[in-house]
Amino acid sequence: MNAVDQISTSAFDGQKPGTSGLRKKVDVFQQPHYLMNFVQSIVNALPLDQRSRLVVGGDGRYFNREAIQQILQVLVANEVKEILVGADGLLSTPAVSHLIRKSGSDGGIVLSASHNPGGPGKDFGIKFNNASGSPAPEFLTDLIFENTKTIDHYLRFPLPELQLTEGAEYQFGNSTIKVVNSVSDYAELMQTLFDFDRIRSSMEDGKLSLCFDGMHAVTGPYAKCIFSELLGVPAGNLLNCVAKEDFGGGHPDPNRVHAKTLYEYMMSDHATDLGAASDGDGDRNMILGNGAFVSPSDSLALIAEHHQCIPQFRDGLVGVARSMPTSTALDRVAEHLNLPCYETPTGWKFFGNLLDQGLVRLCGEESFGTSGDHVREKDGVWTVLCWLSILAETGKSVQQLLTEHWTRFGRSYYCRHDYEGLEAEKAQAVMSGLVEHRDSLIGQSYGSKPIREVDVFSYEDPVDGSVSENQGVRVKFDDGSRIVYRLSGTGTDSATLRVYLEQIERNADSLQHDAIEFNEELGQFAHSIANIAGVTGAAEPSVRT
Ligand code: VG1
Ligand code: CO
Repeated sequence: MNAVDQISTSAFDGQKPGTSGLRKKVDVFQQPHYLMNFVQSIVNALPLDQRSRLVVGGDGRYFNREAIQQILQVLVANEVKEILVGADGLLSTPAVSHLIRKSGSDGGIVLSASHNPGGPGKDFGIKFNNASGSPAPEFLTDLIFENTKTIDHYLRFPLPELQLTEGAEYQFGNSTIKVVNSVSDYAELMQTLFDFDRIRSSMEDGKLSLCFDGMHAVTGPYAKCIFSELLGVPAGNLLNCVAKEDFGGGHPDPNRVHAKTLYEYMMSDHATDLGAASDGDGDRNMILGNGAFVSPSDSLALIAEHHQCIPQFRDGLVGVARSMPTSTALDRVAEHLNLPCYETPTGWKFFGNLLDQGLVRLCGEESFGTSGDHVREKDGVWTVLCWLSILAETGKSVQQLLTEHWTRFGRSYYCRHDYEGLEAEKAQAVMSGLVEHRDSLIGQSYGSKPIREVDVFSYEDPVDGSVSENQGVRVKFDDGSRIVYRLSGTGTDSATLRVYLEQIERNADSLQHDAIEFNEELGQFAHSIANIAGVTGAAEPSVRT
């Protein structure tokens, strides 16, 4: 019987989880003790009776393999009774969430830096999800962080290198490690939420077609099983569905910039009815139609509008939620459906309590994330299935659905300007400058639109009463248009300032413009009133999505 090693260590600075866990350059994680310190801090933060069963899986990026072996050593040493691991250490983020729920686990560890690039010199990340499958709420991430600051030892069980092949089962100390199929539980869940026969027969009849881009990330195997094997999508319509450690050298970020090939194909004459892509860990999605781009905020609003096409939601939505910077398109649909619409800070963890309490059944973020109450993470493949269901049921094209939606509810022209690579203090200074000059901003106008209010968003969770302050600055105009400023919490080196732009258009003759172009001038106004050039030196945004 192997003895557990107690390893002396000292605290690392900066192990503070951000919007979605701890993200750093991979060489930071590769330092001796760095990952193990963090994992032991997670374990320390969990009450003793919540360490019985944990799920572990990751998006397969560079260092995923080594990281899983290290994590298993710490979890076995801490006598976690049962540990479920995805085959080859792979599980998409929504699949981890589902597996935690299905297996009645106390939580799980997700290895991912999501849409950030992977490979040597690139990014890595780790986060903890609780027993409901939700990213740890702030009180827990704060507790984990406190532990990282004082840690002086961790426990390690000297495991041999374990082969993580499906079905393998290992017994060490007081722990059992079970290696499970990464895809099958998730695929089974999807079949309970959607009418696969209906979608499949629309495809067989030639009324519905899909092209999906896996971006060389974790969704590949899920797409092959669900889209190809179960729904009959031809293999040739699944692009980049072989998962690679470096995502083929790209940014696994499903937007028009990084999924350019798919985007261009969908804008061409021979496009399929639906085009979609998902990110590094499978929780984000981009939705395209033949000649149409669906902004994530519109996607969320349209799923709400057409929720009756989705078997999961046939009993009604109860309530919906969006992150604060996400456009208000959802609010207008919610009002029409007579549903409450909650506004939360950025980051999926803030939806957890609302979903757990059954207050909402559909949530979304402007950053290409949507999901329902079937898991506690955003879910890329699920969103594609929602759209396939809507197209199959209505028989309408994506463009037609968009136009009808805008005509009925007005259109939120929405886009985001990111200023990347800023010095942290300067990015912070832009934010504090806005608050300081709040009063002088209120006198100014954008064209004929006067600024009505400038405030700092703070959120009180309606379930547990916890308060999250300083969640972004909102500049609101008289007609409901907005500019929102906030700093990214997922970067791994320099700071990124995000500027979210929304203009609401109700004029039926003015609904078909390009959203990025439509917001260019408002973006310049946002740039000028925040004195971004003066404070940071950035003359214009680095990315517009
Ligand atoms: C970004 C997005 C946010 C999303 C988060 C995690 O955070 O804006 O909406 O929840 O990424 O997404 P930030 O702090 O950089 O703006 V992913 O796909 O990590 O899981
Ligand atoms: Co992601």
